[in-house]
Amino acid sequence: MATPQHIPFLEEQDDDIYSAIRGEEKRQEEGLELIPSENYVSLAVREASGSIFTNKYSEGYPGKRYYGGQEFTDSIEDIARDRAKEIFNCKYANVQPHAGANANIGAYFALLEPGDTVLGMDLSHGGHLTHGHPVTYITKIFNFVRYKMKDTETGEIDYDEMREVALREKPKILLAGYSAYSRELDYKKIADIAKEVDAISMMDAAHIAGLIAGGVHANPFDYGFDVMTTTTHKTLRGPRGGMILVKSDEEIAKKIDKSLFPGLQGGPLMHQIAAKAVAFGEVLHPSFKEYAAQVVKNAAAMAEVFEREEIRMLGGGTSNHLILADITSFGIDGHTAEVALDEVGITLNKNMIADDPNPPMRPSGIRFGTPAITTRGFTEKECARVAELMIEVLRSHEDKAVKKQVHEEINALAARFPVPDKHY
Ligand code: DSN
Repeated sequence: MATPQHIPFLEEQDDDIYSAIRGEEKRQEEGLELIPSENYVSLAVREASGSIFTNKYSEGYPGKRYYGGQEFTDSIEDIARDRAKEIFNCKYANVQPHAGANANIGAYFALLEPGDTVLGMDLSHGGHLTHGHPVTYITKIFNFVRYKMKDTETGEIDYDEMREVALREKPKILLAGYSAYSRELDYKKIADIAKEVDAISMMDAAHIAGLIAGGVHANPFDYGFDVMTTTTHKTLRGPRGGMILVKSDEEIAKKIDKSLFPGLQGGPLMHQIAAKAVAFGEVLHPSFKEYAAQVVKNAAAMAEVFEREEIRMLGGGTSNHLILADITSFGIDGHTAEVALDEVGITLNKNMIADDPNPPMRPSGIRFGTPAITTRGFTEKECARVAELMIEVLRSHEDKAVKKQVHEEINALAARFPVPDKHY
């Protein structure tokens, strides 16, 4: 079991929050986390995140702050930026975005004028809210147009359509990246289309940043991309937060810094920046490469079981850390599946599938992945077994005896693979 957090002052002062933390520790330890955007940070990352830097205001950037007392904040922000640049092989990094959404919105405000167009992946084909979902405020300011998969059974993107739309709509940003797509992209094709229409190529790598960092997925910067945004808490296994990277263009980097502060955010969360620096240090350790490779192997092992059982997966399987399965063949929707699996200690999320006829709260799919269970030490064998157990529950979601038996096996599996304190 992971070392319980040392929180004697909370225990004495605030029973409600103390109990919730203890409850969450138990939930995370005893269940299996399959939400593909979640992970377990090391205790070193948590120590930095819970550190005294939470007391400090540091508007501005290292060497150019609006408040005094920045000797140590400058040092941690410089370390975080340098490590990020080394990991992703680029010239500029801004580690201040409070979240992935802020990173994307900060990049839009830096690179676009109101009314400008962004060409990005259709939401139900795997894109993200911040890629221009009509419920977001950014759609009141910028114009978002879409490309899709050509074939939902292979996941192949329709690059011809992407080029046609790009030539017609003249986007200022050609946006790649996704939060529910299981295949790799052809970065060269995308960067070439962007160049042809004089757009900035931008990759939202929030989900796969760790796979890029670990060398199991290509780095978009190696294929001509200009900008990359990411979260730091998914496959990258750091604290919650965001980051914007710029390959080499100083003007773009300057605009992005100004856009984040003072344009969009106030004081940076220096405790999170300290934790980002620690996490990036872990990513630079050779063991991270093994972790990233195992994440992908584990997801493939789960997909193999789904394929064997003839359960439809969008994209026909996976090349990354996640699987999006259409579970309507079980006669249930994604919500029912999510609840049934939660009851046996497996946490994942319901998800829309491409051109889903069902509504978002009752979609046709479930999305799950392997970043967190791989951190616990799961290999292909355990992952395949988890996939089998999931299918058993989906087939018998109303059978209490089956669910009880599966729950016991899940708890036993979790106990064999405790959440680690350290990552190397
Ligand atoms: N909420 C994140 C995810 O689960 O993919 C994206 O914002």
